[in-house]
Amino acid sequence: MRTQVGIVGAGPAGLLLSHLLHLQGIESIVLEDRCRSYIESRVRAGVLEQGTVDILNEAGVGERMKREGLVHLGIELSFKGSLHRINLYELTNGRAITVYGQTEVVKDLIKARLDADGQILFEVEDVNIHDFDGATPRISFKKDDQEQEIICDFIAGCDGFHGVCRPSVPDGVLTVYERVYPFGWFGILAQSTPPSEELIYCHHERGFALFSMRSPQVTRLYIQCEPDDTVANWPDERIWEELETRLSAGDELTLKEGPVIQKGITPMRSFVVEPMQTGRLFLAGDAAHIVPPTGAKGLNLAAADIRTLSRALGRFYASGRSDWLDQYSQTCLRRVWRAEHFSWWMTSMLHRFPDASPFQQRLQLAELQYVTSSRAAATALAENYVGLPFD
Ligand code: FAS
Ligand code: PHB
Repeated sequence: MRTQVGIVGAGPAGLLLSHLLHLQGIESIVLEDRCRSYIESRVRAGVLEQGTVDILNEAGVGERMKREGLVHLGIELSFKGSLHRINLYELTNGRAITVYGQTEVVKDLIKARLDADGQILFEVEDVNIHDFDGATPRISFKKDDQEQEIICDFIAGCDGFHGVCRPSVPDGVLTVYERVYPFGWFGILAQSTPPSEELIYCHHERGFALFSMRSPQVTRLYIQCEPDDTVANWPDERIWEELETRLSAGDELTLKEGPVIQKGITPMRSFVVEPMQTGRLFLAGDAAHIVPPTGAKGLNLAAADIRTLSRALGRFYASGRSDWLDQYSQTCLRRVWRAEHFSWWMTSMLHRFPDASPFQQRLQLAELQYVTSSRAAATALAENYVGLPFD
C-alpha cells in the first residue's frame, strides 16, 4: 500500500487528523488494533474546550455535537460543605465549554471518514514502524493473518500512551518528564439525573469527587481512590454512600441514584516527551503527553496537536515548505506545558494526598478560598479551563 500519511491509532487524534487531511486533499490510512464497536464504546473524556468545538465544526463533524452537546457557562467548586460557582462565560468574555462524550466525538469522526470513503483498518495486529529517519517511512502490520505494509511520506503516531510509535524511537532521542500521583479515579456512568446542571469539583477530607454528566439522564461520576484499587471494591451502595458524603453541599443539592452502567479506574499521571517529532514521525495526543483528567485537558490537547500537524502537512503538500513541520514540536509543547501546569495545579488543589501534613491541607483550603473569592484568581482558572486561544 502507498499513501501520503500513515496514521497509527483511531482515537480522536488519529481520526481527526485523517479527516482534516482529507479536507485538504491529502491521503491517509488509519491503522487501529481494536474493533470499531470497542473504540466507539470506550468511555473517556467528556469536556470540550471552545477551541476543540471550533475545530470539530470546521472539520464538518459538529452537527450532532451542536444538537446533543451541553454548553456550560460555569463550573462549581465545592469545599467545606458549600458550593462556589466559577462563571467561565463572564470571566473569559464569552467563552464556554461543551459537555459531549469522547465516544460521541469518535463515532462522528468514524462516520465522517467512512462516508468520505476514508481508509480505517480496524483489528490490525503487530503494527511496527520503520525508516522514519528517511524520506519513505514504512508501517508493517498484519490484517486477517496477512503480512502487509504501508509506504508513506510521514507517520503520525496517534496510538495513545500504550502504543508502539513512541517506544519505536531510538534511545536517547526523547526526553521524558513524568509525575505519577498517589491515587486514581474510580469512574462510573449511571442512568440518573445529574445533581446539578453544571460540573461540580469537590474537595473533601475523604478525597476528591467530580460530578459530571453525559446528558440530562446520564451522569458521569468520579471518586478519588487508591492507585491500586479495583472495581470489585466498589459495589453500587458504597459508590452512592461515598458520593453523598463527598458532595456534602448541605441541602443545596440532592444526589439521585440510578443503575450504574459502566465502572472503571483511571491512573493519574502527568507525562510529556520532548521532542514530539523525530525525522518523519510525528507524535500527537496521548502518545506524546498525558495529563491527570482534573483539568479536562486530555482530549483537547490531542485536538490542538492535530490542528497544528494538519496545517503543517497542508502547507508542505501545497507549497513544499516544511517550516511549520519543523516547528511542530515546539508549537505544540507551548500549549502542552500550559495544560500540564493547569492540570497539576487543579489536581494538587482538589485531591487528598496521603502524606499531606495538616499545614499542606490548610494551604489547599487557602488556595480554594482565594480562587473562589478573587476575580483575578478565578479568571486564571476560567481561561485555562475553557482553553486558551490557539497561537
Ligand atoms: P487514544 O488513546 O484515545 O487513542 C489511541 C488509539 O490507538 C486507540 O484507539 C488504541 O486502541 C490505538 N492503538 C494503540 N496501540 C496501537 C497499536 N499498536 N496499533 C494500532 N492501534 C493502536 N480525559 C478527560 O479529559 N477526561 C476523562 O475522564 C478522561 N478519562 C480517561 C480515561 C482513560 C482510561 C484514559 C486512558 C484517558 C482518559 N482521558 C480523559 C484522556 C483521554 O481523553 C485522552 O486524552 C484521549 O483519548 C487522547 O486521544 P488520542 O491521543 O487519540 O489517544
Ligand atoms: C468527564 O465528564 O468525563 C470529565 C469532566 C471533567 C473532568 C474530567 C472528566 O475534569
